[in-house]
Amino acid sequence: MPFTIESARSIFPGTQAANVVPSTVEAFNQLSAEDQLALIWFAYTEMGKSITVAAPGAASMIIAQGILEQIKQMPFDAQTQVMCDLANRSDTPICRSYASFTMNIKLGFWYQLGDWMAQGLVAPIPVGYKLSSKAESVLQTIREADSGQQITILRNAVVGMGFDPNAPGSYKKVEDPVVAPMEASARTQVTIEGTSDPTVLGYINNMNAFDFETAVSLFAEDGALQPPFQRPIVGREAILAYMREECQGLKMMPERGAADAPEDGFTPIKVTGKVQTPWFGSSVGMNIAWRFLLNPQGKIFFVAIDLLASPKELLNLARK
Ligand code: ECH
Repeated sequence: MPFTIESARSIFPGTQAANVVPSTVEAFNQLSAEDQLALIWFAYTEMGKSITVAAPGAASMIIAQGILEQIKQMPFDAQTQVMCDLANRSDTPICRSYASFTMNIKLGFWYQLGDWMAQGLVAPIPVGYKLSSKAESVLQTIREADSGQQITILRNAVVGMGFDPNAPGSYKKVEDPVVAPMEASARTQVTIEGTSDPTVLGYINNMNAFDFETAVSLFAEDGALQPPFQRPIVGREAILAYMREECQGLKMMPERGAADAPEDGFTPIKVTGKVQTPWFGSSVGMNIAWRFLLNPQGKIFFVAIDLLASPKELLNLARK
Protein backbone atom coordinates (compact mmCIF):
# COMPACT_ATOMS: atom_id res chain seq x y z
CA MET A 1 0.00 0.00 0.00
CA PRO A 2 1.82 3.12 -1.18
CA PHE A 3 -0.39 5.59 0.69
CA THR A 4 -2.16 5.48 4.02
CA ILE A 5 -4.79 7.99 5.15
CA GLU A 6 -2.17 9.35 7.54
CA SER A 7 0.45 9.88 4.83
CA ALA A 8 -2.15 11.26 2.40
CA ARG A 9 -2.87 14.07 4.85
CA SER A 10 0.37 15.78 3.93
CA ILE A 11 0.00 15.98 0.16
CA PHE A 12 0.63 19.52 -1.12
CA PRO A 13 2.43 20.45 2.11
CA GLY A 14 2.89 24.08 1.03
CA THR A 15 -0.84 24.79 1.44
CA GLN A 16 -1.25 27.57 4.02
CA ALA A 17 -4.34 27.00 6.14
CA ALA A 18 -5.94 29.69 8.31
CA ASN A 19 -4.33 28.60 11.58
CA VAL A 20 -5.72 31.74 13.18
CA VAL A 21 -9.00 29.78 13.46
CA PRO A 22 -7.93 26.94 15.82
CA SER A 23 -5.61 29.20 17.83
CA THR A 24 -8.34 31.81 18.35
CA VAL A 25 -10.94 29.18 19.29
CA GLU A 26 -8.49 27.75 21.81
CA ALA A 27 -7.85 31.18 23.36
CA PHE A 28 -11.61 31.80 23.38
CA ASN A 29 -12.23 28.55 25.27
CA GLN A 30 -9.91 29.70 28.07
CA LEU A 31 -12.07 32.77 28.81
CA SER A 32 -14.74 32.99 31.50
CA ALA A 33 -18.30 32.20 30.40
CA GLU A 34 -19.33 35.86 30.82
CA ASP A 35 -16.45 37.01 28.62
CA GLN A 36 -17.24 34.34 26.00
CA LEU A 37 -20.87 35.42 25.69
CA ALA A 38 -20.07 39.14 25.65
CA LEU A 39 -17.26 38.64 23.14
CA ILE A 40 -19.48 36.71 20.72
CA TRP A 41 -22.19 39.31 21.15
CA PHE A 42 -19.75 42.09 20.23
CA ALA A 43 -18.22 40.15 17.33
CA TYR A 44 -21.61 39.10 15.98
CA THR A 45 -23.12 42.59 16.15
CA GLU A 46 -20.03 44.19 14.60
CA MET A 47 -20.03 41.64 11.77
CA GLY A 48 -23.75 42.15 11.31
CA LYS A 49 -23.03 45.66 10.07
CA SER A 50 -21.33 44.36 6.95
CA ILE A 51 -22.76 40.86 6.42
CA THR A 52 -26.26 39.54 6.88
CA VAL A 53 -27.10 36.21 8.40
CA ALA A 54 -30.14 34.31 7.13
CA ALA A 55 -32.77 32.98 9.53
CA PRO A 56 -32.70 29.18 9.81
CA GLY A 57 -35.56 27.28 8.16
CA ALA A 58 -38.51 26.87 10.54
CA ALA A 59 -38.76 23.10 9.99
CA SER A 60 -35.23 22.38 11.14
CA MET A 61 -35.75 24.42 14.32
CA ILE A 62 -38.64 22.33 15.68
CA ILE A 63 -36.16 20.20 17.62
CA ALA A 64 -34.91 23.20 19.60
CA GLN A 65 -38.27 24.96 19.93
CA GLY A 66 -39.25 23.46 23.29
CA ILE A 67 -36.03 24.51 25.00
CA LEU A 68 -36.09 27.95 23.41
CA GLU A 69 -39.63 28.57 24.70
CA GLN A 70 -38.61 27.32 28.13
CA ILE A 71 -35.70 29.80 28.20
CA LYS A 72 -37.93 32.63 26.97
CA GLN A 73 -40.29 32.11 29.95
CA MET A 74 -37.47 32.34 32.52
CA PRO A 75 -36.56 35.47 34.47
CA PHE A 76 -33.43 37.29 33.18
CA ASP A 77 -31.04 35.91 35.80
CA ALA A 78 -32.07 32.31 35.02
CA GLN A 79 -31.64 33.00 31.28
CA THR A 80 -28.15 34.34 31.91
CA GLN A 81 -27.40 31.24 33.97
CA VAL A 82 -28.48 28.92 31.09
CA MET A 83 -26.24 30.77 28.65
CA CYS A 84 -23.29 30.66 31.07
CA ASP A 85 -23.91 26.93 31.66
CA LEU A 86 -23.72 26.34 27.91
CA ALA A 87 -20.43 28.22 27.66
CA ASN A 88 -19.10 26.45 30.78
CA ARG A 89 -20.17 23.05 29.41
CA SER A 90 -21.91 22.32 32.71
CA ASP A 91 -23.80 19.07 33.21
CA THR A 92 -27.43 20.26 33.05
CA PRO A 93 -30.41 18.85 31.09
CA ILE A 94 -30.39 21.83 28.71
CA CYS A 95 -26.64 21.46 28.12
CA ARG A 96 -27.10 17.76 27.35
CA SER A 97 -29.93 18.46 24.90
CA TYR A 98 -27.85 21.15 23.23
CA ALA A 99 -24.97 18.71 22.71
CA SER A 100 -27.34 16.37 20.88
CA PHE A 101 -28.28 19.05 18.33
CA THR A 102 -26.69 19.04 14.90
CA MET A 103 -24.40 21.91 14.02
CA ASN A 104 -27.10 23.83 12.16
CA ILE A 105 -29.56 23.50 15.02
CA LYS A 106 -26.94 24.76 17.49
CA LEU A 107 -26.39 27.80 15.27
CA GLY A 108 -30.14 28.30 14.83
CA PHE A 109 -30.64 28.08 18.59
CA TRP A 110 -28.18 30.94 19.17
CA TYR A 111 -29.56 32.87 16.23
CA GLN A 112 -32.96 32.83 17.99
CA LEU A 113 -31.53 33.79 21.38
CA GLY A 114 -29.57 36.63 19.74
CA ASP A 115 -32.76 37.87 18.12
CA TRP A 116 -34.59 37.76 21.46
CA MET A 117 -31.68 39.49 23.21
CA ALA A 118 -31.89 42.31 20.69
CA GLN A 119 -35.66 42.57 21.30
CA GLY A 120 -35.25 42.59 25.09
CA LEU A 121 -37.01 39.22 25.52
CA VAL A 122 -33.85 37.45 26.71
CA ALA A 123 -31.28 38.88 29.13
CA PRO A 124 -28.89 41.13 27.23
CA ILE A 125 -25.17 41.51 27.84
CA PRO A 126 -25.08 44.06 30.72
CA VAL A 127 -24.75 47.65 29.49
CA GLY A 128 -21.14 48.78 29.73
CA TYR A 129 -19.84 45.20 30.14
CA LYS A 130 -16.07 45.42 29.98
CA LEU A 131 -14.17 42.51 28.46
CA SER A 132 -11.06 41.28 30.27
CA SER A 133 -7.85 42.20 28.49
CA LYS A 134 -7.45 38.60 27.26
CA ALA A 135 -10.96 38.66 25.79
CA GLU A 136 -10.29 42.04 24.23
CA SER A 137 -7.26 40.64 22.43
CA VAL A 138 -9.25 37.61 21.17
CA LEU A 139 -11.89 40.02 19.84
CA GLN A 140 -9.18 42.08 18.14
CA THR A 141 -7.81 38.95 16.42
CA ILE A 142 -11.31 38.16 15.17
CA ARG A 143 -11.71 41.70 13.82
CA GLU A 144 -8.49 41.33 11.84
CA ALA A 145 -9.47 37.96 10.30
CA ASP A 146 -11.26 37.82 6.94
CA SER A 147 -15.01 37.21 6.95
CA GLY A 148 -14.71 33.49 6.08
CA GLN A 149 -12.34 33.03 9.01
CA GLN A 150 -14.59 35.07 11.32
CA ILE A 151 -17.66 32.93 10.69
CA THR A 152 -15.60 29.75 11.11
CA ILE A 153 -14.34 30.96 14.50
CA LEU A 154 -17.91 31.77 15.58
CA ARG A 155 -19.19 28.42 14.36
CA ASN A 156 -16.46 26.43 16.07
CA ALA A 157 -17.01 28.33 19.33
CA VAL A 158 -20.74 27.56 19.27
CA VAL A 159 -20.30 23.90 18.31
CA GLY A 160 -18.12 23.24 21.36
CA MET A 161 -20.67 24.53 23.89
CA GLY A 162 -23.06 22.34 25.93
CA PHE A 163 -22.37 19.10 27.76
CA ASP A 164 -21.37 15.98 25.87
CA PRO A 165 -21.15 13.15 28.45
CA ASN A 166 -18.36 11.29 26.67
CA ALA A 167 -15.95 12.96 24.28
CA PRO A 168 -16.95 16.07 22.31
CA GLY A 169 -18.91 14.99 19.27
CA SER A 170 -19.73 11.57 20.72
CA TYR A 171 -23.31 12.41 21.66
CA LYS A 172 -25.81 10.62 19.47
CA LYS A 173 -27.20 13.36 17.25
CA VAL A 174 -30.87 14.05 16.75
CA GLU A 175 -30.88 13.54 13.00
CA ASP A 176 -31.70 16.22 10.46
CA PRO A 177 -34.33 15.20 7.93
CA VAL A 178 -32.75 13.84 4.71
CA VAL A 179 -33.44 16.37 1.96
CA ALA A 180 -33.94 15.17 -1.61
CA PRO A 181 -31.17 15.90 -4.11
CA MET A 182 -31.77 18.53 -6.79
CA GLU A 183 -33.61 17.50 -9.94
CA ALA A 184 -31.50 16.96 -13.06
CA SER A 185 -32.91 20.07 -14.79
CA ALA A 186 -31.87 22.35 -11.91
CA ARG A 187 -28.27 21.13 -11.70
CA THR A 188 -25.29 23.18 -12.77
CA GLN A 189 -21.89 22.01 -13.97
CA VAL A 190 -18.69 23.71 -12.91
CA THR A 191 -15.55 24.15 -14.97
CA ILE A 192 -12.16 24.33 -13.33
CA GLU A 193 -9.24 26.02 -15.04
CA GLY A 194 -6.40 23.51 -15.20
CA THR A 195 -8.26 20.26 -14.55
CA SER A 196 -11.08 18.31 -16.15
CA ASP A 197 -10.69 15.25 -14.01
CA PRO A 198 -14.11 13.54 -14.06
CA THR A 199 -13.97 12.40 -10.42
CA VAL A 200 -13.16 15.90 -9.18
CA LEU A 201 -15.84 17.52 -11.37
CA GLY A 202 -18.33 14.81 -10.40
CA TYR A 203 -17.62 15.38 -6.72
CA ILE A 204 -18.22 19.15 -6.92
CA ASN A 205 -21.28 18.89 -9.19
CA ASN A 206 -22.97 16.29 -7.01
CA MET A 207 -22.18 18.21 -3.83
CA ASN A 208 -23.73 21.32 -5.39
CA ALA A 209 -26.85 19.27 -6.22
CA PHE A 210 -26.94 17.90 -2.64
CA ASP A 211 -26.74 14.45 -4.19
CA PHE A 212 -24.58 13.10 -1.40
CA GLU A 213 -25.09 9.42 -2.23
CA THR A 214 -23.66 9.89 -5.71
CA ALA A 215 -20.85 12.07 -4.34
CA VAL A 216 -19.96 9.38 -1.80
CA SER A 217 -19.97 6.69 -4.49
CA LEU A 218 -16.94 8.50 -5.96
CA PHE A 219 -14.94 7.63 -2.84
CA ALA A 220 -12.97 4.42 -2.42
CA GLU A 221 -14.64 2.05 0.06
CA ASP A 222 -12.05 2.96 2.69
CA GLY A 223 -11.67 6.56 1.48
CA ALA A 224 -11.57 9.56 3.77
CA LEU A 225 -12.70 13.19 3.90
CA GLN A 226 -10.91 15.65 6.15
CA PRO A 227 -12.87 18.84 7.02
CA PRO A 228 -10.96 22.01 7.97
CA PHE A 229 -9.07 21.65 11.29
CA GLN A 230 -10.46 18.15 11.89
CA ARG A 231 -9.32 14.54 11.74
CA PRO A 232 -10.24 12.56 8.62
CA ILE A 233 -13.68 10.92 8.50
CA VAL A 234 -13.10 7.42 7.18
CA GLY A 235 -15.42 5.16 5.14
CA ARG A 236 -18.36 5.87 2.86
CA GLU A 237 -21.04 5.46 5.51
CA ALA A 238 -19.45 7.93 7.93
CA ILE A 239 -18.78 10.42 5.11
CA LEU A 240 -22.41 10.23 3.97
CA ALA A 241 -23.69 10.89 7.50
CA TYR A 242 -21.32 13.84 7.78
CA MET A 243 -22.42 15.31 4.44
CA ARG A 244 -26.09 15.06 5.35
CA GLU A 245 -25.40 17.05 8.49
CA GLU A 246 -22.91 19.61 7.25
CA CYS A 247 -23.30 20.10 3.51
CA GLN A 248 -26.93 20.99 2.96
CA GLY A 249 -27.15 24.25 1.04
CA LEU A 250 -23.41 24.73 0.50
CA LYS A 251 -22.35 26.29 -2.79
CA MET A 252 -18.95 25.22 -4.05
CA MET A 253 -17.25 27.43 -6.61
CA PRO A 254 -13.91 25.94 -7.57
CA GLU A 255 -11.75 28.21 -9.71
CA ARG A 256 -8.50 26.50 -10.63
CA GLY A 257 -6.76 23.20 -10.19
CA ALA A 258 -3.67 21.19 -11.03
CA ALA A 259 -2.82 17.53 -11.02
CA ASP A 260 0.54 16.34 -9.82
CA ALA A 261 2.54 13.40 -11.20
CA PRO A 262 1.01 10.08 -10.09
CA GLU A 263 2.90 8.11 -7.46
CA ASP A 264 2.30 4.33 -7.49
CA GLY A 265 -0.83 5.00 -9.51
CA PHE A 266 -2.20 7.53 -6.99
CA THR A 267 -2.89 11.00 -8.42
CA PRO A 268 -2.78 14.15 -6.25
CA ILE A 269 -4.98 17.00 -7.49
CA LYS A 270 -5.30 20.36 -5.80
CA VAL A 271 -8.24 22.66 -6.49
CA THR A 272 -8.82 26.14 -5.03
CA GLY A 273 -11.89 28.34 -5.03
CA LYS A 274 -14.70 29.62 -2.88
CA VAL A 275 -17.47 28.10 -0.81
CA GLN A 276 -20.64 29.83 0.40
CA THR A 277 -22.77 28.69 3.33
CA PRO A 278 -26.56 29.17 3.30
CA TRP A 279 -26.19 31.15 6.57
CA PHE A 280 -24.45 34.04 4.85
CA GLY A 281 -25.18 33.41 1.15
CA SER A 282 -23.12 35.39 -1.31
CA SER A 283 -22.00 37.91 1.34
CA VAL A 284 -19.22 35.57 2.53
CA GLY A 285 -17.04 33.58 0.15
CA MET A 286 -14.66 31.32 2.03
CA ASN A 287 -11.29 30.74 0.36
CA ILE A 288 -10.87 26.98 0.17
CA ALA A 289 -8.50 24.32 -1.14
CA TRP A 290 -9.48 20.75 -1.87
CA ARG A 291 -6.48 18.41 -1.81
CA PHE A 292 -7.58 15.21 -3.55
CA LEU A 293 -5.69 11.95 -3.78
CA LEU A 294 -7.25 9.60 -6.34
CA ASN A 295 -6.47 5.89 -6.26
CA PRO A 296 -5.45 3.89 -9.37
CA GLN A 297 -9.16 3.25 -10.09
CA GLY A 298 -9.83 7.01 -10.10
CA LYS A 299 -11.77 6.88 -6.83
CA ILE A 300 -11.23 9.41 -4.04
CA PHE A 301 -8.85 7.80 -1.55
CA PHE A 302 -8.54 11.05 0.37
CA VAL A 303 -9.70 14.64 0.17
CA ALA A 304 -8.80 17.40 2.61
CA ILE A 305 -10.74 20.65 2.69
CA ASP A 306 -8.67 23.57 3.96
CA LEU A 307 -9.75 27.05 4.90
CA LEU A 308 -6.98 29.16 3.38
CA ALA A 309 -4.84 31.69 5.23
CA SER A 310 -5.29 34.42 2.60
CA PRO A 311 -6.73 35.00 -0.88
CA LYS A 312 -3.17 34.80 -2.20
CA GLU A 313 -3.29 31.08 -1.41
CA LEU A 314 -5.94 30.63 -4.13
CA LEU A 315 -3.07 30.83 -6.62
CA ASN A 316 -0.86 28.34 -4.81
CA LEU A 317 -1.17 25.04 -6.67
CA ALA A 318 2.43 24.08 -6.16
CA ARG A 319 3.38 20.55 -5.32
CA LYS A 320 5.62 21.55 -2.39
C1 ECH B 1 -25.03 35.62 20.63
C2 ECH B 1 -24.41 36.08 21.97
C3 ECH B 1 -24.30 34.99 22.98
C4 ECH B 1 -23.46 33.84 22.46
C5 ECH B 1 -23.76 33.45 21.05
C6 ECH B 1 -24.48 34.27 20.19
C7 ECH B 1 -24.87 33.84 18.82
C8 ECH B 1 -24.02 33.56 17.81
C9 ECH B 1 -24.45 33.14 16.45
C10 ECH B 1 -23.50 32.72 15.56
C11 ECH B 1 -23.77 32.24 14.23
C12 ECH B 1 -22.75 31.78 13.45
C13 ECH B 1 -22.92 31.14 12.15
C14 ECH B 1 -21.81 30.60 11.54
C15 ECH B 1 -21.81 29.82 10.32
C16 ECH B 1 -20.66 29.37 9.77
C17 ECH B 1 -20.59 28.50 8.65
C18 ECH B 1 -19.41 28.02 8.11
C19 ECH B 1 -19.47 27.05 7.06
C20 ECH B 1 -18.39 26.50 6.43
C21 ECH B 1 -18.47 25.46 5.50
C22 ECH B 1 -17.42 24.92 4.77
C23 ECH B 1 -17.66 23.71 4.00
C24 ECH B 1 -16.69 22.90 3.54
C25 ECH B 1 -16.85 21.55 3.01
C26 ECH B 1 -16.54 21.30 1.68
C27 ECH B 1 -16.50 19.96 1.14
O1 ECH B 1 -16.19 19.73 -0.04
C28 ECH B 1 -16.80 18.79 2.03
C29 ECH B 1 -17.54 19.12 3.23
C30 ECH B 1 -17.14 20.41 3.97
C31 ECH B 1 -24.75 36.67 19.60
C32 ECH B 1 -26.54 35.48 20.81
C33 ECH B 1 -23.22 32.13 20.63
C34 ECH B 1 -25.91 33.21 16.12
C35 ECH B 1 -24.30 31.06 11.55
C36 ECH B 1 -18.09 28.49 8.61
C37 ECH B 1 -16.08 25.53 4.76
C38 ECH B 1 -16.21 22.41 0.75
C39 ECH B 1 -15.92 20.15 4.82
C40 ECH B 1 -18.33 20.73 4.87
